[in-house]
Amino acid sequence: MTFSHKRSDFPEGFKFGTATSAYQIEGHSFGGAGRTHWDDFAETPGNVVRTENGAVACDHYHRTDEDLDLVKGLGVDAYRFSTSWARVIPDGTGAANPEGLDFYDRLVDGMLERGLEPHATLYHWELPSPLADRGGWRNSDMPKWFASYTEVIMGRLGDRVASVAPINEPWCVGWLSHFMGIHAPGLRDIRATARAMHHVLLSHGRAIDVMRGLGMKNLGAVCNFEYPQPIDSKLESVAAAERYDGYYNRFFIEALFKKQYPEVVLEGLAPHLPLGWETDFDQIARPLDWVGLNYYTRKNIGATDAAWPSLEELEGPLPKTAMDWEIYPDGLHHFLTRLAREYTGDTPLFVTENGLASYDVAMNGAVQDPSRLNYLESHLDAVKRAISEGAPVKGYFIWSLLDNYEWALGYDKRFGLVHVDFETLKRTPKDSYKTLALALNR
Ligand code: IFM
Repeated sequence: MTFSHKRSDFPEGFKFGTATSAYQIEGHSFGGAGRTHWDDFAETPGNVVRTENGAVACDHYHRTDEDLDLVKGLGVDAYRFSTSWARVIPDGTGAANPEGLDFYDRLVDGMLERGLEPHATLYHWELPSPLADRGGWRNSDMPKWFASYTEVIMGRLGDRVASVAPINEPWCVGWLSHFMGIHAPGLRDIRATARAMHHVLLSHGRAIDVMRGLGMKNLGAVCNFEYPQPIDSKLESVAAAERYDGYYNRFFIEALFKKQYPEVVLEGLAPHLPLGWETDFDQIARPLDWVGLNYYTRKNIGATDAAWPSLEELEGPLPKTAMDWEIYPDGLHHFLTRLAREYTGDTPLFVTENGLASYDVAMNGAVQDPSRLNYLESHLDAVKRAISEGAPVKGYFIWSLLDNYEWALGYDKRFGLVHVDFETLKRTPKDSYKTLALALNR
């Protein structure tokens, strides 16, 4: 397989990396981790394919060295990982789990020993169940609890991590989980959504304060973006796509950089936001050192007569990944240039997630996954184009190192550069891994 990019095509110092998250790979039944709302959600029939959960996942907890060797072998500079709140503080508040802290210590030291930069995320969705019992992200005490968790975990790792983002993909934590009901806690409730979205942002700001207080540098935010394509040129379709853009793409970044929520979103959410939300933006919009974009696809949007946001996602014409997501690299170029132009200015941008799920099969010790390489190649083209137009893009992380637990879709959707056999847990580097390793060394 060929791959046209090489490291030397990118600006000096451009970082290549790969990414994972705690619950998706670690094995949450090990090492004294507490129960999470994903365990509860998965145990409820109908929520997750085959009611699969992250109890074992890739068993990364016990195979840390093997997995870090794989990161190293790929030839990347950096590894983006997350720490699990429920592993660090099993009840969400109160006593820390020494085994959990030791595990993350070993993980970070393992990266440093291999010359890999550790890029941490504090929350990639495994909320401790006792906090879910208290309303989870709906509860206005969440920022306080999240700040305490930040203090504990970064009190331990903060001297050795290269960067930290508090919360991965706030849209998923807020909208996907509380409005669409697709992720834990599986609510479909507009009031819960508005509160969760606001409390996520406040928690982000409180965590940044805690880490600045610890003397830490290189703190950022990671948001996800999807290109909203109106299904046709009718005014109502264009307006529907703008509403989608508002709550998906603008809500969080606008709060972080402009201290406001978009009008098109307030039309629906304002009555449900917590009292006094208008005065919270100073706490939310703490200065950031970088911004991360997770980008995968576009959505084709049409208007409906249903209640706000009065829109629907429709099937589009482009080739699709195994997630049924259209492949649309121009969207990545759009967001990198748009963010720099409208929100973040000179603040360094990183593509913190990009990749695809494909139907990969391991045969005779090899896995052919040409679609992955094509996808990465076309998206790296988009990154290069954005850089040539002046966007300050400083790095690119591939999702994901390993096939892993794809949330409500269980273990079927394979995003890894490395194949995992979920019966034996054997790792097999895919052809994309091998080709990239060559390209990154050129
Ligand atoms: O697997 C997820 C990850 O947890 C967050 N970003 C998108 C990925 C693919 O769906």
